[in-house]
Amino acid sequence: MSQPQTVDLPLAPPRRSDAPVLAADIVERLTYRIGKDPRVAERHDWLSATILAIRDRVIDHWMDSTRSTYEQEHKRVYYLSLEFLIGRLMRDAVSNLGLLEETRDALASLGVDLDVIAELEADAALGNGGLGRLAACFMEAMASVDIPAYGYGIRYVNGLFRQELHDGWQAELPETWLADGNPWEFPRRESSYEVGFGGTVDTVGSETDGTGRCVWRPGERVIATAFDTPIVGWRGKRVNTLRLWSARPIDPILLDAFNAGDHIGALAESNRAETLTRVLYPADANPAGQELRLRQEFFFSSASLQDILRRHLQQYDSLTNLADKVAIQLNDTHPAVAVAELVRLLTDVHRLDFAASWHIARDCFGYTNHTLLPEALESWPIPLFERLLPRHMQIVYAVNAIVLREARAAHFDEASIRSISLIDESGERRVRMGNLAFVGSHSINGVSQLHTDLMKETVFANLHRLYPDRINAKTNGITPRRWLMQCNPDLFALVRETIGDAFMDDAAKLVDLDRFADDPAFVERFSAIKRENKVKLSNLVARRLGIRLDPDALFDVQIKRIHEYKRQMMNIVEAVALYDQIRSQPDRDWVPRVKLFAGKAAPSYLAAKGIIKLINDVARVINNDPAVRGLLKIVFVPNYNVSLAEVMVPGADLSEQISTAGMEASGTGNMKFALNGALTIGTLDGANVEIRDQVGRENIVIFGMTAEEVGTRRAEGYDPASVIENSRELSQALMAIESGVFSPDDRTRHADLIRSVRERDWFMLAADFDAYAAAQRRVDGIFADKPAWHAKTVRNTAHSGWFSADRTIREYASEIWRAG
Ligand code: GPQ
Repeated sequence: MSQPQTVDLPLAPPRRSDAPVLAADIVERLTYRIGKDPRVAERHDWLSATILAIRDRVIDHWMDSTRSTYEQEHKRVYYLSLEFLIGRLMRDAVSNLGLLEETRDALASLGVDLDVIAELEADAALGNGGLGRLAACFMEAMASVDIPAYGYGIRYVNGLFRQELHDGWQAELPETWLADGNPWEFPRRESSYEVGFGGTVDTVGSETDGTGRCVWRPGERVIATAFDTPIVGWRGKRVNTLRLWSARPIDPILLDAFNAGDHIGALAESNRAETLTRVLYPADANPAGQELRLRQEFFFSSASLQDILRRHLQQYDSLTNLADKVAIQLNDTHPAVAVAELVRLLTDVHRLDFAASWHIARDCFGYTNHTLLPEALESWPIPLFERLLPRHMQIVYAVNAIVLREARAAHFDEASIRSISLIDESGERRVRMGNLAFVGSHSINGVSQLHTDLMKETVFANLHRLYPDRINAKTNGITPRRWLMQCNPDLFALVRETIGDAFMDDAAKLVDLDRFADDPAFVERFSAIKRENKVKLSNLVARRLGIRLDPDALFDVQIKRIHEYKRQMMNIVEAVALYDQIRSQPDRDWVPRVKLFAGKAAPSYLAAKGIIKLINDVARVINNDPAVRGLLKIVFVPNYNVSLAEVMVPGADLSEQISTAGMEASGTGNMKFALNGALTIGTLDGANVEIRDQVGRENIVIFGMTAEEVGTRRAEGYDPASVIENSRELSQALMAIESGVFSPDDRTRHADLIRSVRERDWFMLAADFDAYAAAQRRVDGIFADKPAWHAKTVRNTAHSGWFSADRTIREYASEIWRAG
């Protein structure tokens, strides 16, 4: 083992963090780091100064964590993800360090309100949806359960677009989270690597005497430079690193060209490099399919692996023990090319033989699959892959030969072999990234039990047959710090007062709340907090949209990406049906309801954008119809992001988790709602199944077809027209929409959307509609019986501790990574 470069130098003493010391530090940062006189400082300057002061407290723990991993030779976990949907970090860091009150007091002594400046922090949206948010929750949880871990991703200059509604249509605007600087990050110019593209592959040395090897000579090269963000675990126990790569050119400007008058050409290379890490693809569960995307994938995979190997070699001088000290988790197939890149680095650069490299790679990698939707599985046309990554193409073929040989030895038939192959030969030849990730990993996990079972039966059936020990389930989790303690401080305080502090370190202990579910005094306080959170949400809606909500109405919330399989459409059609009923039976004792929606649609996903417009069209008519007397309101809150979720989740009574069974791999929003005391209305899909098992079937409202029934129904030949004909409610609602009741300015606007339901209905809205509407009326019934409702909401909170990301991470650590 080589020695660390710096030994026995004393560490700076940890800083004191009582309010006066913190206040002095904040003023010092403001003055000397930001260069502002406190008397003229603006709120944003106070925010930056506060973050810098907090960041300094983080650094002590950060260095301790790094040193102890090194000294104790712990295995390191590397989480490779093209997305980290982190949101704001200040409250998270302050709260995990246990400095919330001190910071509040320090700022108050300076005449600054913590809550006001916290709102100004940019919401880092380097992700699309659940997959990216999971990566962020995992980063926090890995630090909390003391796993030495690094997250690797891309430092996009523009994260997920900002959504505005223009006349009810989604408009996309660039998001500029770095505009005011990012005080959290540390640029690391010294951690820079070259990443190549294109070019040729040469063989050097002699094939016969064993010195022969391949050398890739890229035609194009860029530099990847690291930016580090510290991620603080609960109680500041450990601080891990989120390392995001930014691309820059080797030559920022070609001076010869510039001097010769070619000003644009002189900067072409620079622009090309910087384009690489400019924007996040807004594609969620459907592949972007463009060359730039493959370049992004390879760029961050290669830089990360070079960094991992450098760190390992610096400590151990040898790569033969790599898999003992390194676990690399692939977050979906986006970094799957890392499998080929690691083999290349080990063989071509570090001169291991191919078989050894291949085994080491497989022992290092684990792959998490996040969807079964066939159209979502990534694959790249061979000509593109070969042109951009010629050496990796050879490696893919070499690996494929091994895999196909194993399949033949196991007597697989030709059809099975075709499905296992890394090359899809069914049309234009393509590299299948899912198969590459699978064969290059010792563990392949699904994100809920149901999703894992279906993986074995569907997409990976033949690979599972060939490698039966690899697929395993790791049900997703969420960090209870952000999703309870921070977003719902009043509920957090009540729980603490009621059952003590143990749940703060072990969320499963929330179960101690169960016995208070029928205690009227407790329930009254629990429900008062929910009401207060609903008031806060109402205030946000009033501020942003000028719509007034009644906080005593049932707040029914569906927030997530807009996708046909998630069936926001079924929800809004049900609203239309309910509207119809309220008008035709005005004297029934309707439960007042507010249906809240939020979510972004991929800019190229026209059906999803049509659904957003439909929701807004329906909202305008219903909200303005005096006959409804406020019994039903529809609200679409624009620009859904992590910060908005932190207000909407605590303010919800009902959580809509209504995907077509078999299509939502897990869901994680469902867990956040349950934890914050909302009831779920949902199908038996993804983690909803496990939520039912945890909270008990009497505390959740389940409806509709099971995944198996969906499959059977499809196989039998599903005919939506006859289903619609047999449902009066659904027929009328669909007719109202297609006849232009909600779009008087353009009566045929929603005709295509409705026609797709009538003619194909791939997501089986019609088949589940009556069951859904009936389930909604069951919800009304329970909501009207306040003691029954409240007892159920308490039990949802009490039994959601299992969905802590700490539990999930412990499972990954012991069963996949063998770390920690
Ligand atoms: N998910 Cl493939 C995404 O958010 N984006 C994606 O590209 C893919 C999956 C989601 C998935 O739809 C949810 O069911 C999961 O809960 C989430 O990943 C995290 O596993």
